Parts: sequence; C-alpha cells; structure tokens
Amino acid sequence: MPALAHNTTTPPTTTAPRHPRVLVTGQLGSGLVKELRSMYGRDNVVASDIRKASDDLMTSGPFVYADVMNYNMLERIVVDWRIDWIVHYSALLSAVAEKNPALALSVNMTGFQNVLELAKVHRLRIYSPSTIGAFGPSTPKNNTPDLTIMRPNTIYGITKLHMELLGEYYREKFSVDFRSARYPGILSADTPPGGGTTDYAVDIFHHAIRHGHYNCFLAKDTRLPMMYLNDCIRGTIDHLVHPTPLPQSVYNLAAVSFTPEELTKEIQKHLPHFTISYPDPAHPDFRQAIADSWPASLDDSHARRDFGWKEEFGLENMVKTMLDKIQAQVD
Ligand code: AKB
Repeated sequence: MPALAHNTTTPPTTTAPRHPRVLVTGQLGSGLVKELRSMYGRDNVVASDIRKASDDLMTSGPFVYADVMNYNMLERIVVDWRIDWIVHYSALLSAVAEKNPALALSVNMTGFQNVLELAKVHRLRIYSPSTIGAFGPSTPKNNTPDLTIMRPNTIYGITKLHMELLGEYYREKFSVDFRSARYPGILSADTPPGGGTTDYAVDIFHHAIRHGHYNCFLAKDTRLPMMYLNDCIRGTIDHLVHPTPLPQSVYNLAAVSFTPEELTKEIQKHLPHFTISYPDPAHPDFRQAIADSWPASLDDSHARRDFGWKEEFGLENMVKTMLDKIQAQVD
C-alpha cells in the first residue's frame, strides 16, 4: 500500500491492456466517481480529498488523502496508482472564496498549477471544470459565447480564468491534453450545496419540503444558467473520454436558465402552499453582486457540435426529480 494513500485497496499491478486509471480530486466529483467506476472498474478510479469520504464514496472504491497544494503528495499518488487521467474538482466556490480570498488563491491556483505540472511531467489527460463565474460584468449577458470578453471581478472567477488560460498555455506549449467546460449552477438532491452563489437553487427544494418556506438570498429576477447533476456528469464524461483532443480546450456547457421566481412557480405546481421571500433591495446579500456579474444564459453550440452535448433535464423534469428525491430522503 502506498505510504501516503489511505486507500482501501492496493494499487493494481498488472501490465495487460487496461482501462485508464483516473484520479478525482475533491468530493464535489463523487457522482462522477461512481459513474467512472461503473465504466472502468472500482480500482481504476481513485477518489481523493483532505476530508473524510462519505460512506458511499469510501465503500465503492479506493479513496486517498490528497492535499492538492502538496505537489509531492499528488505525484506519489500518480506514480503509485499509475494514474492516466486527473479530474480536478478541488476548488473553493464563489461565495466561500469571496469570504476567504487568500485560501481561494492557494487552493484554486496552486492546486491547479500542481495538477497541470503533473500532467506535463507524467503525460496525463486533465479535466478541470471552469464556471460561468469566469465571466464578468462586461461580458455579454445573454447567449454568451465561448470566446468573449472575460473580466471577472470575483476571486473565484479570477482563479478560474487563470485556470483556463494556464491550461491552454500548457496545451499549446507542452501538448498537455487539458480539457475544461464552464459549468452553470449544478442542482443535485444528494450533494449538499458547497458554498456557491447558485446554491439557492438547491437549498430552495430542501426548505420547500421541510418547512414550506424559503428565504432566498438572491432577488427574484436574477436569471442564471443551471443544470441537473446527471446531465453534468454525462456531459463531463462525454468530454473526458473523447478519444482525441477537441478543437477547443474550454467549452460552455448549458441546459436551462431561470430566475428564483420562475423556479418558485414551478415548485408551487407540486407544492401549492410553498412560499418564498426575497431580500430588501436596499440591503442585498453579498452574493447578489456576484450573480449580477455572471451571464444569464450561455451559447454552448460548440460543445453540442464537438462532443455531442445535449441536456436531458429542463426546468419541469428537474424540479419534479429534485422534489421526489428530497421527499424520499425525508420519508
Ligand atoms: C458557484 O455558484 O460558485 C458555482 C458556480 C456557478 O461555479 N456553482
């Protein structure tokens, strides 16, 4: 067993033709880990974090302690487990990053630089999601294309734009197979919100079912791009496994855009007594400025063209699925 790996299984030692071995950093990628394990076998997908794994993640395959800020530790995992691909999820999201910029700079920038350098040295494929947060207030707001003005004014956005540009630089200069997609807000009934600005769209369901009321931290007309987790996992895998590098290293990925008010109306079709309140416009929550700096909708036609991206969940089936799943957790 590798000295630094708190894994549940020893690394595979065969030299026969094999599936790629994938390291996934950060627990936001736990849904993806499960899917990759079903494709490539449990021992070929190593999950990692600096926090203890959920029971689910721990029992479905190997899980190791990995601090993305420690290059040597990551390198040891890559060597011990003979990793081919890294899917890099470790990052502070927008709201927590804004509260702790110094930590966001270390985790999001140093962490990514370490993984990218490893990809160069060990010839790894690397997938690291970007975000709608990489855009800024001067970006065209509607149907935002892949290539446009990018002047983010949040620390999260700045670190993610750094990631995109550095990844492209390594791809050009060192032929690193760097792949990235700009995720919208992701809705999942199982994964707890992780400190993002789009988290209201997950919290709202838990409050609707448990309390019948939600205090939204964004204004009712704040339109943001969103996606159901299953679509995100499928789109990520289709992008990740594409056999050759694609024409672009970074793609917009979109499904549906809605406002808190539109989401509320859809929830009320199932829970007519559900109510919502919004902040006093004179005293907005700090996350309002973050949301206001992001696009309302994305043009993701290049992802559709280049790796066949297509969402399955729109607002209606997403809301129904979220309510059913969260209701089942409560029952
Ligand atoms: C956040 O709100 O910070 C994230 C994101 C859109 O990247 N969900």
